Amino acid sequence: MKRVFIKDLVVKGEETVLLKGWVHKIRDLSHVSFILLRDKSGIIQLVCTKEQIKGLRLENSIEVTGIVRANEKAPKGLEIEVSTIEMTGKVYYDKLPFEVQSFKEKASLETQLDFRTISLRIPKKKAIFKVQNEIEDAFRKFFKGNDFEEIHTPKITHSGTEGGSEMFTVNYFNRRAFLSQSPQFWKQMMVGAGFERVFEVGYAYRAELHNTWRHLNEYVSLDVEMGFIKDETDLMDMEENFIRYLYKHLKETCSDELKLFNVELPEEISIPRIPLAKAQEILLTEYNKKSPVGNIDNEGEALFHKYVKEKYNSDYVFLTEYPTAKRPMYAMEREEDPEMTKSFDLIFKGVEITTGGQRIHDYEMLKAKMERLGLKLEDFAFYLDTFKYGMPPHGGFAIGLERITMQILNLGNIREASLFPRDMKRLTP
Ligand code: AMO
Repeated sequence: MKRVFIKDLVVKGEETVLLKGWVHKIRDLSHVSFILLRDKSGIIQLVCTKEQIKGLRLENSIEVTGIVRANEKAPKGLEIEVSTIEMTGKVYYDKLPFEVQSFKEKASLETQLDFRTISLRIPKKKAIFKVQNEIEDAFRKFFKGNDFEEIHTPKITHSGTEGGSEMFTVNYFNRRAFLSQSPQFWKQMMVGAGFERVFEVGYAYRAELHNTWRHLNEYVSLDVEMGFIKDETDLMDMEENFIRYLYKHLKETCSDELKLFNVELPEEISIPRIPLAKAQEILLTEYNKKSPVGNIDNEGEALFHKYVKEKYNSDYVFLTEYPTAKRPMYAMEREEDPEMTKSFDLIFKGVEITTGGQRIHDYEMLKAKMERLGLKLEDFAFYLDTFKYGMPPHGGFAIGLERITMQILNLGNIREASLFPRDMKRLTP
């Protein structure tokens, strides 16, 4: 008999079905017993005899045969009149580390992460990754639909891309190598290699000493790079259209999951674009909030979200025109003011989820910039050489997958949006 997923169950007369899953809940009444059976697709009520549930415990895995019956009192209006139950996976615990069926957030996040195979069984925790999966799917579909190709770039590298020293070292056959901070150089090189438009879904590694609710040391970066652009506004247009597409996709594919998190996605999206200096000025005049030079801190981002929500009714805002001194060497400077770049951040509900911008594409200009910053040209020759062979104007951006998931679902901690998070303290599971 072929196994049926719970989501596909329908009443079919006296036909017997085969279900497989885990014991989610046991209710043993005087005359009858009920089990809630959970599989990857949902939960269904099993109507059993006392004999059939003997020896079963929560989270045993079982195989069940029975007949689907309509019962308007049962969850989703269906239940199974059980013929046989076979235990296929024993349990070996005195007490579950926390309840799966009636999880009340009493276990700390650290305990949930320690017992990840149990916490991911909690339907609401699992729902996070259904939404994350659909974000990835929407990302691939949208960019493929706009003539981008998916690429994979090396995660073991010999130099950093983003400046700074936040890199993990790797012993690479007795040479020092690093885990990649970003596909930055390689995605640009792929534009130069004639692919013009590329995207990547891949891990990025940051050895930054930030053990905060919004930093991971290993995160999934949704990277985009696009050739023959007019300027950075082409990139912001592309990202804004992606967000519109994403919301439509999530409404179609994740309505149950969004409901679990009480999230209602807006119908319309229009993202204001505000120069960083202007945003800093607004923070000062509206909230008496001072900002660090060339940036906005966490508190400023949250306050600015409040301002943008009230003034533009938007959860998103592009901050534009970041200073050259605060951006990596590849950022294109503005013609009218070389102290400023053609780069931007996208802030979503007060958290940065994207950095992007137009890049320098002229060989001499890039070489001069690297020399000015004191970078050793020979270390970057593999990248710089690309620019000798007709590199078109180009740019791109990267979205942090866990960050956008966290912000869509209002999770409060980025670790909730990572299956097996890596932070300063956590190297297992
Ligand atoms: P940046 O370093 O700003 O830019 O990273 C882009 C986006 O990646 C996410 N992100 C992180 N998420 C979780 N934990 C971290 N430690 C972390 N660091 C970054 C954020 C951030 O906005 N090469 C450029 C992108 C480009 O210009 O194309 C870059 O990597 O969501």
